[in-house]
Amino acid sequence: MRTIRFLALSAAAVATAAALSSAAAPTAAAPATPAHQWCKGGAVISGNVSRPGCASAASLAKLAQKKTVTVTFSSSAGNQTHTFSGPLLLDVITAAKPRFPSTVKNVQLRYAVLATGSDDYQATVAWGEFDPKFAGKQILVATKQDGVALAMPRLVVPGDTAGGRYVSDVVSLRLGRPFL
Ligand SMILES: Nc1nc2c(c(=O)[nH]1)N[C@H]1C(S)=C(S)[C@@H](COP(=O)(O)O)O[C@H]1N2
Ligand SMILES: [Mo]
Repeated sequence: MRTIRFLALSAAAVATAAALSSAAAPTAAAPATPAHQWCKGGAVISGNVSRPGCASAASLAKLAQKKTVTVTFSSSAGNQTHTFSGPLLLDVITAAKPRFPSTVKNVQLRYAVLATGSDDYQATVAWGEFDPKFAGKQILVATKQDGVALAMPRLVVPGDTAGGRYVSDVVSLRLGRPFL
């Protein structure tokens, strides 16, 4: 029922994804080929997954769509209220088949997803925040904001007071283990 088609990645795409997400310092040089030029309208899924690739706007649209969520967050422009819709981050990541070592108790709780915007703005959400067995937040990879299709997806983190994790123009979602 859950169908998402991941396009094969070119070597350049893989290199770009690695450059985007492995940035040790926030000041890392921008990748030669901006990810959004080769994953149009979608985000690159990478990290601890068996099926990394481009979750295009079309493939995001094929995932089960969470009903709209209406949220309010504070920003430098004051409080903002928006209605977002799109698939759950859980479904987007699950479609890419997370790989967790099996022998460790609740191993998924060691993992997080790093969302990167086209401007290299980054924020993480921990696995336990969007796993229904734990906090179960309806974290979205939104494809629509206030009824208007977004050119690039936006991370939506209901419950956040400030807008900092509402990462716009998401070019990369990387599943990883922050502390090794
Ligand atoms: N890509 C990207 N997303 C971002 C930011 C950013 O600088 N770059 N700023 C964040 C912050 S701090 C806030 S408060 C909100 C502001 O939302 P707005 O840009 O829709 O006003 O976006 C968030 N998402
Ligand atoms: Mo902000």
